[in-house]
Amino acid sequence: MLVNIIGLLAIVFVVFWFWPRSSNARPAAKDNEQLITVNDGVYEPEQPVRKAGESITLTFLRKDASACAQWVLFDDVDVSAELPINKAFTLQLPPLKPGNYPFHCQMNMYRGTLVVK
Ligand SMILES: [Cu+2]
Repeated sequence: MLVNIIGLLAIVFVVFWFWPRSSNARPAAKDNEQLITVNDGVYEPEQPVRKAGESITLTFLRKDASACAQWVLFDDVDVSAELPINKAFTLQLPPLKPGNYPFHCQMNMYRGTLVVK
C-alpha cells in the first residue's frame, strides 16, 4: 500500500515536472494565421476573420486539381499566388485596415472574403 502511494506520488511529480515544459516546447501558433482549404470550387472558410493592424498569414491548402483553383488573387492588396496541389502554401499579407478584402481565382469563379476587424 505504501509503495503504491509512493509510486502514485512519483507519477504525479513526473507529470507536473514535465507538463509545462512539453507544452512550452510546442511551436507557438501565430494568432493572426488562417488555414484556407480550396476544394470542390470553394474556399473553406469562405469568410475568414483576422485582426487588423498586424501582418496576416494565410496558409492555403489546395486539394482541388482543376486549373480554376490554380491562382488566388487579392485585388485590393495587389497580392496573388500560384497554389501547389496538396501542399500547404503560405501567403503573407501586410497589416491591413479593418474592412472586407475579397479574393478569388483567376477566373473569378471561386470567391471568398477576408474580413479584417
Ligand atoms: Cu477559376
